[in-house]
Amino acid sequence: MSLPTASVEKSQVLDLAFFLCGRYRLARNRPLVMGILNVTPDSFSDGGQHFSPSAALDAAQLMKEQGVDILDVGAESTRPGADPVSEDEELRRLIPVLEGLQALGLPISLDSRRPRVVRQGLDLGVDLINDVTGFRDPDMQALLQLPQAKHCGVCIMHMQGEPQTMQADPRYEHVVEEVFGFLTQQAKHLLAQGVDSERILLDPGFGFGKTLHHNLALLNALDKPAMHGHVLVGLSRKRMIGELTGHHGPPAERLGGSLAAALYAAFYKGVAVVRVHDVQATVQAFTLWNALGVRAPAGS
Ligand code: HH2
Repeated sequence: MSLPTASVEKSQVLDLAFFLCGRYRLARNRPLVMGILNVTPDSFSDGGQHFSPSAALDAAQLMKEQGVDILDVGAESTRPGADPVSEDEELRRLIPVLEGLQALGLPISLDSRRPRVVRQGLDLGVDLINDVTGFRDPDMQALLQLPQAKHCGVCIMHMQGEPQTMQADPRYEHVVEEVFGFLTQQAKHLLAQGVDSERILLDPGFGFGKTLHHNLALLNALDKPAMHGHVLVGLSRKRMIGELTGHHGPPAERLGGSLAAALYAAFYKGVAVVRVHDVQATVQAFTLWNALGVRAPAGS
């Protein structure tokens, strides 16, 4: 892979020791835990649990006490088959929660693919934009030029197709090359627009237009590519864990598999951030491995 820009060369010298996101500078001396806060009635594993603003803020406070590093707030389910929600509805769900979260003293990530929603989120002080469409929309890219986005983190995720139909028949010639190629290309666009690689998270998008075979190929390749940013993975409670374990019960019963997947990604593959539903259990598992002297590779 060629070295395209000065920013990439600079990031390689810096070795990405910090993830910069908004008001925060997070050291990469241990894997970071991103806690999921779904303000939705229909998310695949926790829909409805935090749908009222007060329930969402209580859950955020609890995750803080459990040692979460970043909170990822979303108001639209992107599970396979999910119906899109309108921008107005997404904002109605989000605004009181984002307002309430400002006082928490934690980096706040906004999981949205809509520029108008993200714009409002930036005005309310979000520190990280998590775009499951990978900043393909030029309006989404343009937001990064706003003064309020000057320091925010960005998560570029890969998805094939749209949530409603993405699992119908996902196909790739070479899944690893195609997915990492897309992430690299999008990161280069953002680098060229002045976003530092220390602010970029790259996410293969497990389960987003991918079969079990595709997901496993990507998981195994996480430490391979010279990526232009940190790597984030979202494996928590996902269908692939049910498929691999043969446990076809409710997603919330996939804790054991989710912990194993998080430990593997963080300690074998060196990913920077794991996005999880079960914060307390994940923090505890990471802390134990650290205490036992297991060290993550200097990683992606
Ligand atoms: N997965 C989901 C949603 N957002 N963002 C990133 N960057 N990576 C992911 O893997 C990812 C994501 C789906 O999980 P969840 O939010 O729990 O479910 P739902 O979309 O049904 O709300």
